[in-house]
Amino acid sequence: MKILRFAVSLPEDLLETFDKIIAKKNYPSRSEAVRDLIRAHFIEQEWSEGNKEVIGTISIVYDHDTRELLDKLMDFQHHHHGFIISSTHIHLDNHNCLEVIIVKGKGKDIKNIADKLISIRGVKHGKLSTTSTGKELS
Ligand code: NI
Repeated sequence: MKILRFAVSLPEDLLETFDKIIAKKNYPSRSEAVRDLIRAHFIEQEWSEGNKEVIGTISIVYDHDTRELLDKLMDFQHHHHGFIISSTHIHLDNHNCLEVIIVKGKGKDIKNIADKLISIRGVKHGKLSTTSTGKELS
């Protein structure tokens, strides 16, 4: 991959703030921080367009004693098997379980799946995190 350089003009105080933030985040250089910012912006755009392919990680925490919850979660995942790449179940303590489900599909479909899964009665906490499949990133 060819790497190109370009110069950026910024107000002094904005650059000072930028340097402070990237130092806190342990970026080795301004270039690396700018590359990440640009990628993050593109990923967000892909996400908001809704039809681009994204990868999502859905984490849910629930009490496995909740009546019929395991059946509902299993039925739901089978019904949406085309989107699900992998899932991992971790027994946190005597009652609580963490399930991490990795999904792939159009942004809008992934959001819809996560919303439905997280709103199932008995799911105590749920979170969707999305990223790009990387096809359009470098
Ligand atoms: Ni469990």
